[in-house]
Parts: sequence; structure tokens; C-alpha cells
Amino acid sequence: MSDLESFGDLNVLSEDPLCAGLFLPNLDVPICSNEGHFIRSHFAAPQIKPSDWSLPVTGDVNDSLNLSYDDLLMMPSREIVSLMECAGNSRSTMQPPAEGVQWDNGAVSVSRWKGVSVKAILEQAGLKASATDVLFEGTDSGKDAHSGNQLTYAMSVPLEKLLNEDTLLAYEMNGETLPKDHGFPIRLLVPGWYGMASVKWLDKITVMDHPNCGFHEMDYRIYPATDGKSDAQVERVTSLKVKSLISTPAKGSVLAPGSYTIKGVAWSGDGTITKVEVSTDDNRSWREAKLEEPNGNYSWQHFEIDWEAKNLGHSLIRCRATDSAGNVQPMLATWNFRGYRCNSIHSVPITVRKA
Ligand SMILES: Nc1nc2c(c(=O)[nH]1)N[C@H]1C(S)=C(S)[C@@H](COP(=O)(O)O)O[C@H]1N2
Ligand SMILES: [Mo]
Repeated sequence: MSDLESFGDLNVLSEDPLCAGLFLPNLDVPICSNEGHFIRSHFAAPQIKPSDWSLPVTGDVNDSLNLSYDDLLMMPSREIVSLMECAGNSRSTMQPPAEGVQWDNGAVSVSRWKGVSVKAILEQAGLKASATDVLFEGTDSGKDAHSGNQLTYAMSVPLEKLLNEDTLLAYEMNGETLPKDHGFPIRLLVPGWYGMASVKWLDKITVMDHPNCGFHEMDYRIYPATDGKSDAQVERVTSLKVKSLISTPAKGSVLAPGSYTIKGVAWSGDGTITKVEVSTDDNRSWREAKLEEPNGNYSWQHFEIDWEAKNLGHSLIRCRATDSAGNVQPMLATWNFRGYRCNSIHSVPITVRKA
């Protein structure tokens, strides 16, 4: 059981399993603290002693490995600043409602991760020509709420993504040993993809000659609405969609007329952010915000813009990001059965009222 006392910086949506998101003003940092990183666990966090733990690497390899915690710590390391976003983030804004943890917008964070490139481990084991995908299994397990079946958290990732040196077996988060709720002793970190692929509490690695199609690979898919008209295909949830969030002002703020700075963050899995626009007049006009330079390939970029609040009454503040591949956030993301990849334009209702 986690000690909820230590999650004061987070908005706890579920205690068992633990699901906790950020309060949006806490997006105004280059890198989150470990206590301030969102948590999304499907089952109870396992308690693992590194001395009793090892990581077998088997399957379509020339030499199977069995790595100890110390083996990993002694290998050449790599550090990556990477954003992680849960595929279900912002689900509660989907229309009509979609089933799952009702995240508002807080299931997103940035950390500095340190670990060993998965590529180095696969090279050490030696991939057979037949290898196409790698299955990462966690130590955590429990019952699926619908079927009652016993499941272990597991996810396969195509080799192409793993041969990028930035995909890590991580053992440190922001200069500290990986915390229990974030996957101690070792987790996978797949930068640029939604969080479901970054398997925590790694138990074993199996190189395969096809993608695994277990519960979690099948669950993290876009099942479009079946209205007979849609020709949308079922596809896997992988790369992060272009998205932005307003951190300040907070939803529901009551402001006196005057000068304010609207702030927020933007990110994309398909490149860097090239533009963030802000509308304060219910989508009639948009102004370009001042945008921070990218911090590496996988972090968020902060933006801000000055705003003179003079019209009394209610208004919606919105932000809209564009990435270097030309993707722009939609007003409303396309609905899908599980409510994944929701990157609808963030709208923050506020009131301007004389003090
Ligand atoms: N073993 C295991 N790995 C897991 C999960 C899990 O429940 N068990 N949740 C996944 C999901 S859906 C997300 S969004 C991220 C969340 O990582 P965090 O809790 O460190 O933020 O972990 C992923 N890895
Ligand atoms: Mo997630």
C-alpha cells in the first residue's frame, strides 16, 4: 500500500490501484519533482529487493542473459529528459464520456531519466534475424475488472523503437533511485510514446518474431465509433499527439480586471512545437504566444502571453499547439471507445469581476 501522505503534490483519483495526476499550476517547471510526477498503476506496486531480483533476456537471441541490478548499474549509462503522458489523459473531457480512469488533464509529467540503452542490451544478447518485437513484462499482476482473469502488466514494443538509443532501462529518476511507485528497481522508458509502453517493475524481457497480442497490447488501441460511416481503422496507441495545456490561470478563477500572464506547456511525439496560439474571446481570434526553445527531443516547451482582462463576465481561455510536422490540435479529438489520445484544445473557464 502506498503512503498517500507523501502524495500531497498530486490529485489522487484512485487509491487502489494508485492513479494520481498533477494540479495544473505544477506544470510551470522545467522538470517535475519525483513526488510531483503523475502515477498510473494498474495493480498494486510490488515490493522488490534488488538482491533477490534479476532480469532474464531470452527468446530470439544468440545468447540469453540474466542481468543483475549491479550489472545494469555498471553498464554505460545515458540520461534523457522525457515527458510521459498517460494515453488516457484528459479522458474526462471526451464527448460522449469514455470508459476508464476519469483523468482530467494531470496525467503528464517530465523527468530526467537515467539508465542503460535497451539497444546495448539487445546487442549484448545478439538479435537473431527473426527478431521483430520485444515483450517487456512487469512483476505486478491482478485481476482484470471485466473478465476476472489474472493478468500481469506486459507490453511489446517493435524493435525499431528499441534500436533508438534513447529507449532506456531506467534506474534513476531526477538523480534519485527510481521510486517504488515509478517502477523500482528497473523500468522501461520509451520516450515520445504514451506511458503505457514504459513498463514498470521489469521482470523479464523476451525477444519475439511477432508483436505480442496480450491483454494490454489489445487494450491500448484506438477502437473507433462503429457508426457504419467511419472508415477509421483499429490502430495501436504509440506516439504522443500534439497537445498543450494552460497552467495559469486555473479553471474557475475569478479575476479582477487588469493585466495577467497566461502560461502553459506544449509537446508532441512527432517533433518539436513550432507555435502555440491563445484565444481569450471564445475562439474568435488567436494570438501567438511566446514559446520556449525545446529542451532535447522529448520534453515539453513552456509558453506565455500577456492578457488584458477587461471584458466583465465569463470567458473561455484556449490554447492550440502546432508541431514541426505540421500537426495542429483539433477543437475536439475524435472519440474512441477507450478515450485514448485525447488532445482536444484545452479550454479554461474564468470569470472577470470587479473586486
Ligand atoms: N508494470 C507496469 N508498468 C506500467 C503500468 C502498470 O500498471 N504496470 N502502467 C503504465 C501506464 S498506463 C502509464 S501511463 C505509465 C505511468 O508511469 P508512472 O506511474 O511512473 O507515471 O506506466 C506504465 N507502465
Ligand atoms: Mo497510461
